[in-house]
Amino acid sequence: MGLGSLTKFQGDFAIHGQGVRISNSKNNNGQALTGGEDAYFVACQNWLGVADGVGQWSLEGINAGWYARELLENCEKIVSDSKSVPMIKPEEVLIRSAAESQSPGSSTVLVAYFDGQVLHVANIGDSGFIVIRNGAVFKRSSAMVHEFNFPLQIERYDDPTEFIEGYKIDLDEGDVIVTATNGLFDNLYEKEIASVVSKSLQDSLKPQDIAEYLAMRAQEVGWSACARTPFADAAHAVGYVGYTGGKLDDVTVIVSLVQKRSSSNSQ
Ligand SMILES: [Mn+2]
Repeated sequence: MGLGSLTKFQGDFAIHGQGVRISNSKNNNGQALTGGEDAYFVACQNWLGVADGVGQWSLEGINAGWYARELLENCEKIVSDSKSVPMIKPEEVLIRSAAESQSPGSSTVLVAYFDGQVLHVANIGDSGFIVIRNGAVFKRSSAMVHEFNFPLQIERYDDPTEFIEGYKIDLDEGDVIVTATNGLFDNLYEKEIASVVSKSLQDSLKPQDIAEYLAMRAQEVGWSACARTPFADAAHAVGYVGYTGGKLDDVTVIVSLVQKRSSSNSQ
């Protein structure tokens, strides 16, 4: 795979991510398990990102979503403004964006770029992605947490370099990438996500519809006091044996389908 050409796409495939965000962060009255405030972006067809602003800042009168939103707005600006010399490294975009972000706060963040063949991901914290191939989970990111319910995050003026976990995943036609904040992964098991996605594709649903369905389903489980969930499993594993149900939190989901490039979606 040579780097001699400056074309934006190196491979044969394109993705068109479609996202949705459901906000729940204002519904809880400051209870301990209140989550953060999410943000997301999809840009230039092949860039996407999610971020989750940390909730505790709201106690100091600082909106938990400000930093997360600015971080992603800057990412979007950086990739959109760099058309002549395309950016191809999400970690570089994230480092530049963090250096330019002025809002107080802290956030988890994931930035991803698809070059037409390989998905490049830079991740900090407990947002993540799942790649679904032939109806099963093919690859997934791992959550980066200090301890239960306390994800790694970056704060204003941090240099994210040493916190970033990078992924490079070779993709194929028909693969589906589900990128989301913890609001999805804490409430739905990855097998359930994979089966929803493959059933939806069989029913010819669009990525936008699938993203909306997954987010609504995660929210429903988030309200539940008795459902079995990944979040409850994790709570049990560290000794909170009485915890049952989901985790009410913001939910952000981006669904991207890997398709053959057609002349209509080349640039
Ligand atoms: Mn969250």
